[in-house]
Amino acid sequence: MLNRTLLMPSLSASLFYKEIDQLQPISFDKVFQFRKFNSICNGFVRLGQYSELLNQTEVLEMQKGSGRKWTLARDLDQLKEFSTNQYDQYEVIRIVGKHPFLWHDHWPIKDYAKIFEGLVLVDEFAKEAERVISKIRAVGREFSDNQVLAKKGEVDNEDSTKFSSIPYMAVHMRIEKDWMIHCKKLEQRSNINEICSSKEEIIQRVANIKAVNNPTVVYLAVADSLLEDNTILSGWKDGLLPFEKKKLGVSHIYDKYPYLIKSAIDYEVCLRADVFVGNSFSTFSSLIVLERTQKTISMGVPSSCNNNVGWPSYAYNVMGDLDGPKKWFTNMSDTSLQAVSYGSNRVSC
Ligand SMILES: Nc1nc2c(ncn2[C@@H]2O[C@H](COP(=O)(O)OP(=O)(O)OP(=O)(O)O)[C@@H](O)[C@H]2O)c(=O)[nH]1
Ligand SMILES: [Mg+2]
Repeated sequence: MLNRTLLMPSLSASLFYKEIDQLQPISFDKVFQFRKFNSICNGFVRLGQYSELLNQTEVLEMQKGSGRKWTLARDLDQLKEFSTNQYDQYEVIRIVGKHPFLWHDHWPIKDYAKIFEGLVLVDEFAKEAERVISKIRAVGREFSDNQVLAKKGEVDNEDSTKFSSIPYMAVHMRIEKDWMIHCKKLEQRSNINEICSSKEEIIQRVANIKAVNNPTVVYLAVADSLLEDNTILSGWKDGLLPFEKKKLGVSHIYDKYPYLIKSAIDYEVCLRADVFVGNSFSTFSSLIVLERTQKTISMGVPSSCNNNVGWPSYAYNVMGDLDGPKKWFTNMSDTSLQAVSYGSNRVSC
C-alpha cells in the first residue's frame, strides 16, 4: 500500500539466555538469497539495502498502537494516510511501537505462502542441510542392506532392490525447556489441554501412524542444547529407527552455528522428509506444514486428508484416527495468519 521498499532486516541469531557470546544479529542476506527473494517476490514485496539510501538520518516515524483499541481499521487508515504524497519527501519511514506490525495480521494465508517461497537459503546452509539428509538416507540404506544380507537365500533379487531405499520421517519433538514453560502457560490461559505433548505421548502417537511402512528412519528435530532429557532415543516401536544429531554423527555440523542457523538447517531437513510430524502450536512446525502443503498443491495434488500423495504431515498434539496423530494441512484459503504463526488445534483434517 505504501509502495515502498522494505529495508533489509536483521535477524536475532540466538536466545538471550543461551549463547551470550553469539548474540550478534545476522542480516537477512547472510541467511537467505537476497536477489532471489526480490526476483521471486517481484511485483509483490521488495527488499532494499541501507547502502542504497541517499540520506540515512532523516527518518519519519510512524507510531503503531497496540492493545485492544488498536483495530484493523485503524491500521488500514494509518497506512492510507502514509501513502499520500505529502510523505513522499521522506525517503525512510520507520515503523515503531510495541508491535510494530499490522495487528492482527490480515493478509490471506496464500499471500504469506508466496513470501515463504521467496526465502531460499544461501548455498552454505543449503549444503549443510543436504549433508544431514544424505546421512539420514545412508543410515536407512545401511539398515536395509543388512536386512537383505541377513535374509540372503530367503529373498530373490527383486526383493532386495525393493529394500534399497527406505523413507525417513522427521519428528519435531517440541519438548525443550523453553517450550515446556511456554506451553503450560498457554494451556492454562486458553483452557485447551492439547498443546504440551510429553515425549511418551509423541512416541506412542507416532507408532500408530498406519500409513508409514516399516522400516522407517525417524529423524528427531530437537534443539538438543535446550533439552534436559537424554533418553529420547528409547521407547520407539520396532521398525522405527530413531536418530538425533549425535547418533547420526552430524553434531559437528550444527555445533559450528548459532541458534538461528541450527534451526534453519533442521527446518530444511523437516521440509524434505517423506513424512513430517510436529506440534500444531509451534510456529516452527506450522511453517513447515505450510510449505509442505504448498509443495503438495504445486504438484497438482489436491490436499486431501485421506491420501498420502505429496508431502503428508501430522500433528502429534491432536488425537487422530486409531490413536495416531491427526493428519495436518494448512488451510490455504484462511484469511488470517493467526493459525499459522501463533498456533491452533484446527489442523484442517
Ligand atoms: N535452536 C534450534 N532449534 C531447533 C533445532 N532443531 C529444531 N529446532 C526447533 O526450532 C525452533 C526454534 O525455536 P524458536 O526460535 O522459538 O522458533 P519459533 O518459530 O518461535 O518456533 P516455536 O517456538 O516452536 O513456536 C523450535 O521449535 C525448535 O524445536 C536445533 O537444532 N536448534
Ligand atoms: Mg518460539
